[in-house]
Amino acid sequence: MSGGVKVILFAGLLGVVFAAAVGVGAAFDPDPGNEGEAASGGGHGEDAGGGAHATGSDAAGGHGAGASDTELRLVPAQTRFAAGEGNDFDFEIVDADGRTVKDFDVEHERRMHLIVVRRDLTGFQHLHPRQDAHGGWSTPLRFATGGTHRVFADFASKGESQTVSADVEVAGDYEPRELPHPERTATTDSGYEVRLDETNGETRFTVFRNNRRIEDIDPYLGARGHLVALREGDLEFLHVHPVSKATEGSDIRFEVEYPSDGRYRLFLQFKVDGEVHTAAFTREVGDARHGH
Ligand SMILES: [Cu+2]
Repeated sequence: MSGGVKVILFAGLLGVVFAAAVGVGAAFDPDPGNEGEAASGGGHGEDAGGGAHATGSDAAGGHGAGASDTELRLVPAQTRFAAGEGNDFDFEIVDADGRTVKDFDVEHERRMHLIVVRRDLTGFQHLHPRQDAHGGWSTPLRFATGGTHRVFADFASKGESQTVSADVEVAGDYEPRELPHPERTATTDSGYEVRLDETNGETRFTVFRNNRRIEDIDPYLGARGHLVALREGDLEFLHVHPVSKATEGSDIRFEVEYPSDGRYRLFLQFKVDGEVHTAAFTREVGDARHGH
């Protein structure tokens, strides 16, 4: 790559952004201790098989798998928050008739994945709420800055993967940021360098520290890593499939379905030495540059 100075400057900037973003996530994501989920286990087998949740109703058994099944909504108990304060974020998933959805399948080793991001694609957090006896969900959540944030619930119910979202308003300081320019490498706040390559339709990430490749990446959520991809502007949540299995060496590979030209932000999370690290990349698809 040319322009060494520019790249270094950019990497420095990324470091700052990640420090802010990941610091919050690390403090509140119950993942590191792996303790958060047991409570919601209920009677369902929460083995690592992921998706092996046998309900026995594969086909549209009786209850029509019609429109109501796909028109789920995320309903937060509260949509106004203040930056810097720790809160409980409570929400329900409701169907078209307003009924609380209670049955969720295990997907990526969890029943519910909550992704939080500011509208300008900073402040990324990935949390695992607990379900209460009435079907509602709750997780500790703290917003580092003000601004409109979007909250995505990513889950599977009745065998169908879904992502639903809602916006919440956070009072406090807010300075909108431009999406960083696309770069091949990103640095986590914890000092890992991650390189992004794309070959044969696969998006592959390689992790380095002090210029040495990290070979022993821990399994995380049933794969080598977890990837969230969002489109700039409307925050369309992309469908991403891990290619490499949890037991398959050091590769972190995904198939990412880009639905259109545009600019996207990729948030890769991976686990090394028991800690989850986040690296973010900007990805331009097609002729998405400004001023063309
Ligand atoms: Cu998750």
